[in-house]
Amino acid sequence: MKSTGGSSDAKRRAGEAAAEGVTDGMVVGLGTGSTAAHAIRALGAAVDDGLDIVGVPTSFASRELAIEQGIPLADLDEVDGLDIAIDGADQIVLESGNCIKGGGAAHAREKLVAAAAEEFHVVVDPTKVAEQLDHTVAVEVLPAARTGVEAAVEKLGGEPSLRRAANKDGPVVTDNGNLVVDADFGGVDDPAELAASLSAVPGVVEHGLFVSYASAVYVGSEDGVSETT
Ligand code: ABF
Repeated sequence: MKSTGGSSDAKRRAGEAAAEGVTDGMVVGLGTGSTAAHAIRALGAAVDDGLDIVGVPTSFASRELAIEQGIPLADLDEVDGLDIAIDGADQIVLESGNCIKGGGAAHAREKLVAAAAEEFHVVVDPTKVAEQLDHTVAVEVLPAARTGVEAAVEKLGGEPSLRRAANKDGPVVTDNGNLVVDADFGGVDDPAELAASLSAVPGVVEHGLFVSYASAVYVGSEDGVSETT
């Protein structure tokens, strides 16, 4: 999976520490991105050693990795809730656990899985930790709604830009067949208010502001992991 920067050792420590909290019988949300991938690999190794879990992937990429790792899988609509979901973030405020996700364009399914989980554990390296959220907010939109959503983002004080595929002329298309508008709001003073405003825009499938979802945050570093609950 594509890495978004930060040391891979720090990401690995965070992912592995979160995976250690998974026990027999759990239904586990499998996040997207390079940090969550470390958790999936650690869970795969534990399954090899006899851990009995069912994974619910959040993206095509996490599903592929989980299959490669031999983790038994189910779709979200096949399980009666999840015990835990482990996923990365683009930026997080430790005090509140509020975070911005969607750098991997998988945030719609990531949010569905997080919302269905009793616990949502976020795994990051120190470059993701901030005092205030100011990362661009990924907004997944129905293709026909793109211009309307861009106008609505501007009304909310943001600067929208269509996410384009790296080295290609076309746009990024999500696993759900939609487009992504990245919205730059600068510092977000009230994440809950912005989250509600974005959700209310017609044509918005899901946005990457995760407000009050995280129950634990694992920050890996060069020499260890800190856990905030
Ligand atoms: C997913 O992957 C996203 O929601 C987030 O955008 C990204 C983080 O990637 P990485 O762990 O590679 O930095 O979790």
